[in-house]
Amino acid sequence: MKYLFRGGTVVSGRGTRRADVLVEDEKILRVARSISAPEATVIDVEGQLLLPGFIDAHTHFDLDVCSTTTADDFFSGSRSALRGGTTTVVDFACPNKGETLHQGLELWHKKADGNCCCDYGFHMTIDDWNPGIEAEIDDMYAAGISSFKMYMTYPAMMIGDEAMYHALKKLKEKGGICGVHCENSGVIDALIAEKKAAGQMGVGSHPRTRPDFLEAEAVSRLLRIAQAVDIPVVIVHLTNAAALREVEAARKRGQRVYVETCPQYLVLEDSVYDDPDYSRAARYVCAPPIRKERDQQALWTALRKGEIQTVSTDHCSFTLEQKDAGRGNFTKIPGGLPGVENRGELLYTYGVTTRKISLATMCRVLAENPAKLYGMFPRKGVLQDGADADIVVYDPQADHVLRAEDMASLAGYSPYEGFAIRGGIHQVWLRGRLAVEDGFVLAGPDGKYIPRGKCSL
Ligand code: DUC
Ligand code: ZN
Ligand code: ZN
Repeated sequence: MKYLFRGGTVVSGRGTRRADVLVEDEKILRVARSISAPEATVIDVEGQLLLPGFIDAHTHFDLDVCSTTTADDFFSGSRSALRGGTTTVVDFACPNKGETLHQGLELWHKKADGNCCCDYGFHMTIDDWNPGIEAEIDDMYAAGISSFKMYMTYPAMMIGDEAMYHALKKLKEKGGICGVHCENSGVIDALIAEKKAAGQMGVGSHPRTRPDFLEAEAVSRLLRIAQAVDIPVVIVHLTNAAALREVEAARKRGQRVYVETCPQYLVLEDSVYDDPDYSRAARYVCAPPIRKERDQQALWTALRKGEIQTVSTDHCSFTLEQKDAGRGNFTKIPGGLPGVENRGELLYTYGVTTRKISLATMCRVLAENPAKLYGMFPRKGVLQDGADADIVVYDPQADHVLRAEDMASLAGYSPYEGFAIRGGIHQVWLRGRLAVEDGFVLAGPDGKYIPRGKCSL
């Protein structure tokens, strides 16, 4: 089957150009100013933007956490992803406590295989360090897992500084890359104990017990550990200006540091936690928490300057009923926001149309950079000959308003309810097949597992 996308504006990490795109079966055959292919079915994309399918390298689908399970599994989560133009997710595989990485990988394949409507890969979580885990790391590479995740907080998953040092040393030997959740665990626990003692257990205590400087402290410590190992690392979901300053200092010392942020930190601010209505405030509980307006501005500036390389969502969805678990005790609110469906439209609206970032930057942070960082480039992340035909057709005229009732996520609410969107996603193509048209998901659960190689960013 051949398709000719005719008359659109093709966006890459370098800029935009008017070009036709010829697709055969799952692949892009050619991208050129004008293509003649009488045998191909013509898709008229005059006036539309063509972007490479977005990659969300930070999702939590079907995750057992906070004594419950996320609302979205791989089926609903991937339908939600596709509606938002995301054709590939990299989800965090997380072995059960005491189980091996192999068991964790098997478990995640069981959750995703035959159940995922977009393409997918996994990062592997390392929550401990011993000779057994060290030996398993080699097998992970052989299984197409070239990226890992460590947590500096959360008792169930966190890893100490010494173990982190040893793990990073091993990843350096393999040429691997690791994303790290940076928050200072001990002081956060102490602040929570103080709030308990003071009887201040409402949602408003959540951001106050996880302040920006305790994220910055963990970023600084991670970067010093990475300096000792001499390895590049990824700071996942970085939220604030103080943490960015730690990154800048490490880069000045000559370290390679990659930074990811998320739409919730770019377009929401921490007054959301002050709503006196429990349910309206609890829906925004995530870690790290939503920050201040000045942090948003710092993040947009860093995106524009190329100091932040990727925007992912940290999609970790719970229903409002699940969020209810923390009435009277904010520490019991399952942490996480749905958002895999909204990232591209939010970035276009609040970044590109306000001239905070260019279309090329949007393309880099949503597609090209995550593909390079996580070893999928140039199969994914770019519209060029030989790449997978993952294509987002963005209609700059299709203004609309975000409503949870229209979304495929099973969270049942959206942190972006009522947000006005400029333009909108008209079509999403996954490996040469129409996967979404005007919000209708046409794809079934036949997403492919994407084995990944080394970082090329
Ligand atoms: N933060 C959340 O809020 N949820 C999932 C994991 C995380 O780091
Ligand atoms: Zn995290
Ligand atoms: Zn996360």
